[in-house]
Amino acid sequence: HFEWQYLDLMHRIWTAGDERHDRTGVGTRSLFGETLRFDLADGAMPLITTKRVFWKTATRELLWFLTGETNIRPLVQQGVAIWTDWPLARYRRETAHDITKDDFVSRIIDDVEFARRWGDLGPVYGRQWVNWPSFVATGDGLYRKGEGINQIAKLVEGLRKDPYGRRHILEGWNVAELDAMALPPCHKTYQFHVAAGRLNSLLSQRSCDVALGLPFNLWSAALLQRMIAAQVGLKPGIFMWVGGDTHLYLNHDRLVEEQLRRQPDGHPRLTINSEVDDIFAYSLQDFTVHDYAPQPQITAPVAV
Ligand code: UFP
Repeated sequence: HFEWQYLDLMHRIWTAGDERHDRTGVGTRSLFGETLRFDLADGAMPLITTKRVFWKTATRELLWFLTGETNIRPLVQQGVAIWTDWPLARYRRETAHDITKDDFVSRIIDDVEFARRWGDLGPVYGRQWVNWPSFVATGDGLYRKGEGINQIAKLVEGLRKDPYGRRHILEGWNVAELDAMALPPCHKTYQFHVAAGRLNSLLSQRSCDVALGLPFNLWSAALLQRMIAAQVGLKPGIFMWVGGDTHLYLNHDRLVEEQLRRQPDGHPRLTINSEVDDIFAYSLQDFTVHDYAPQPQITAPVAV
């Protein structure tokens, strides 16, 4: 079963990972340079079955990236709270108001001006993926601001025109803008490759919370691969995941112990509405998951 790779990784980190202090102050066990490999043939998806993964939430996030938006407002309007902690922490820090998360979310939804002032995450994924800022040499040693670069549109076009190209890259790591981002990209580089009518992809993730982040990241990366494959008329191929600092937080002990007692079950598949002919035109209703009967959710605190 595809999922043993995930559970094995979890087990190895928990038993053999290097224990260290980390940025969040929680502490982790960590391994470096880990790989996972999934075959997406016949609609198969790396959707974890040993606990419920909220794939619709992850899908809403991916669709939000594709709009180029970096404000949390459209997410919280859909009930997606995964990015709320960062703007909330900034608001509390800069205003010294002791607002609750619920009140903060309500204000983001109800007050456009408030959302504009406090809801933005800086130039995170959406900005870099579809509107990477560019500067154009003017010939006299100076540069002027050029039009933003839509990496997603270029990727689709490039795969159509030159499938065997070796430059099919989607990059989130804009060195010049890292300091302005709420969180520098974790799933930072995607590369695509065509062989035998199938679209393969390789995701390089610099930092990975294996318990809470990775199930989401695997789903989203495979979904992006499926969407691109659909747009360029290829079958889905291999999805290869490479993790840099691949870790478990020490306060995820209850989750890890519970999940490692469970057995994977079932082979979830995804079908995508084939009538959508534009990578930017998908909506949640275009995705249907079959054969997903996960075991119960296991909650654990997110390290911010
Ligand atoms: N993290 C993920 N996946 C993501 C995401 C964050 O695993 O998609 F946005 C985790 C990794 C790490 C933390 O535990 O969030 C980011 O912290 P740092 O920037 O210090 O690596």
